Amino acid sequence: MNLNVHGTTKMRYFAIVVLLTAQQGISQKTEKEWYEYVMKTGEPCKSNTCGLGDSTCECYLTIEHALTMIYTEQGQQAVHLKIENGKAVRSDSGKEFERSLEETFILADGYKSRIVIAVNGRFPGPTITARENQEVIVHVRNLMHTDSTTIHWHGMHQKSSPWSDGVAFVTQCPISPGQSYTYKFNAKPFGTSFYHAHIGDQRTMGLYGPLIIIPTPYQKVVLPQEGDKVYVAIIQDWNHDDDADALYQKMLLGDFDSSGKPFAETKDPSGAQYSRFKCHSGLINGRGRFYSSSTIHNGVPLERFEVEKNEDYRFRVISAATMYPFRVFVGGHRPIYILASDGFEIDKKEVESFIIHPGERIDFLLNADAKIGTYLLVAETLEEYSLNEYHAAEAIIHYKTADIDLSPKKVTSHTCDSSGITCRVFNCPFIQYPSNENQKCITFNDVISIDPNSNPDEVNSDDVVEMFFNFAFPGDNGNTPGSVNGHQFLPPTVAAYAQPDLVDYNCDACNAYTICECTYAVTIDNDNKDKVYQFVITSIGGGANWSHPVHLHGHSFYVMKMVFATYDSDGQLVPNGGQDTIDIICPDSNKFCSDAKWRNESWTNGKHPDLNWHNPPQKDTIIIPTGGYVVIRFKADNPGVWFFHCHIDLHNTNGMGMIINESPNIQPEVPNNFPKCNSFQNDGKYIS
Ligand SMILES: [Cu+2]
Repeated sequence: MNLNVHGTTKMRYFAIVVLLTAQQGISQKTEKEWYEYVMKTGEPCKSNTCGLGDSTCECYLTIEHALTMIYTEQGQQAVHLKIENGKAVRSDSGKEFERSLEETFILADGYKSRIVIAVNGRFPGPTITARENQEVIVHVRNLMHTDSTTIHWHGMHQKSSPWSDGVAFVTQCPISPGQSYTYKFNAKPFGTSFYHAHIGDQRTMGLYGPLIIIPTPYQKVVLPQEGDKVYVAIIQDWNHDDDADALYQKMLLGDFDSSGKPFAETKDPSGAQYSRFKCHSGLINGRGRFYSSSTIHNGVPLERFEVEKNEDYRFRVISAATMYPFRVFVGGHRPIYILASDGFEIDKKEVESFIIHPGERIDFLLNADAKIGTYLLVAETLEEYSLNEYHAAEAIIHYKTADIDLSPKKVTSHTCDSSGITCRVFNCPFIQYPSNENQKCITFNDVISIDPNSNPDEVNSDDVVEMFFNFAFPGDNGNTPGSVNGHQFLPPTVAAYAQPDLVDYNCDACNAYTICECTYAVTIDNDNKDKVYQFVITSIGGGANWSHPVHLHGHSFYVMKMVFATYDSDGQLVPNGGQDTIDIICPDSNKFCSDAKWRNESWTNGKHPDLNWHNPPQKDTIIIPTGGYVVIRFKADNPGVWFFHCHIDLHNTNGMGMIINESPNIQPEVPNNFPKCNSFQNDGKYIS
């Protein structure tokens, strides 16, 4: 007996020593060792941080280039992969890999070995999960050889840390090759967010990953929020030939086939334009299948979500897309239920499918109530396909007890008959589908916020400052750059927030009748009086015909009203049916619409007669339908230099963005030794 007790004590002592040694091993790691450790484990954050009760969430991200369809093991020759029967196998021998290993492969759409940007060796980057109000610390190491980078924490308000917002030349200098940089910010608001590159078109190359903020336990929210009933699906449109710069050049100059014939610009179902940017396929969590015809795919192994019969699952869907909106539905499952958007909870809404635009996040609830089997979560791009084309991001939803089909057939959205079972499609960029399709669009006018952090009273004020911003491609023939109010954004050459005196904000050469390039900024709430702002965001006039997902940094705003252009009964845009001929007036005959006003003067200064005051939804990215407008409101309670831009990467790079300079008189000081940068200027003289 005695011995036994002694023995137990000894073992306890031994266990404590082992535990302490292991913990010391963890805490004594150098920064470099941490970077290597998280690369190996796949978990991006330090052990003993990010959990319930932890005050910080500390993570390490290594950014480097990688090739798809290649498997490398240390000390061994790289292996090229091919796709066979829904699996990635060795090209040379056809040998299969363990599933746990295969799951880590970077495959994209399996078309050929293409360059991507990997985060911690993964594509897309690993999920960072923090808890509401935690201090998030992210160390970023840039191991790309030629490209500099920055990372934006899309959805985070960055209150009191505006320099951590991650926008190159707005809130920081780019992180050069070989350099590292640490971001520090408060995890707020909770919900589904993501991180992505904010320089050039790097997001297109794969530099993005989910950022999930779990609400504190006292928040009244719809469950589940975490655990094995929650999945993340981050979506991207994919071009398997071109890198980001080639895509940009092709957007500007055209994309030609080998005989010199230009590819036609793509269009949406209402006739609005998309792009010369050619989409080949879609990816969910870095994987998708390339359809060589409208029905034949190459069988790339897809992301898998395991479900149990009759259980409810929250899917956090994030669009990291470059250009195209996606319509998301689940084969064999109707309805699904919208739960949240851009991190803000919505009163549950029953739909057949929803549309998600670049930069948006939509959470939906799936009740796994179908016959057990293999199903597909599908996100189809919204463009009108030419014959024998199909571009969709797909993932497998597999009932645990069923045999799995690794290479399931394509499924299309549910048929909607005219017997009254119409299909509700949430968040269309147009007012309706052709009437014979029996599909009904519902919009952000039709949903209600139930988010515990929402409080529309904070923007219900008589003292409202109203501003109009037109996101479009206006201009004279041959000069129609992306712009806001006719200003093509010229990025500063310094970190604007940290070096305000070195930014040339002069836009005097611009007026309602010219298109010009300058660092367009608007100052709001100079002295931080928590003033209420109403932005009327339009896409009207001669530069319209595209819908733009517009993203405001530093805030979530209330969506007070979305108004569309005029459509005929086939759902087609009516020529000259834009809101510049209805609710809004543009003073210039060129139809640049850079100085728009309400046609009815009594609507000015926030007096639009038809705003939604019944718990309007809160968002940070909203689609501005072509020819239409969206009215948003927010309280200016966050001093900072906030980028406000179209979230289509190629439009943004082309100049469709601007700076909202909020409360410059009381912006917090940047930390000591904050990195600064500038062009080398020597008045054209040689260095002597
Ligand atoms: Cu755009």
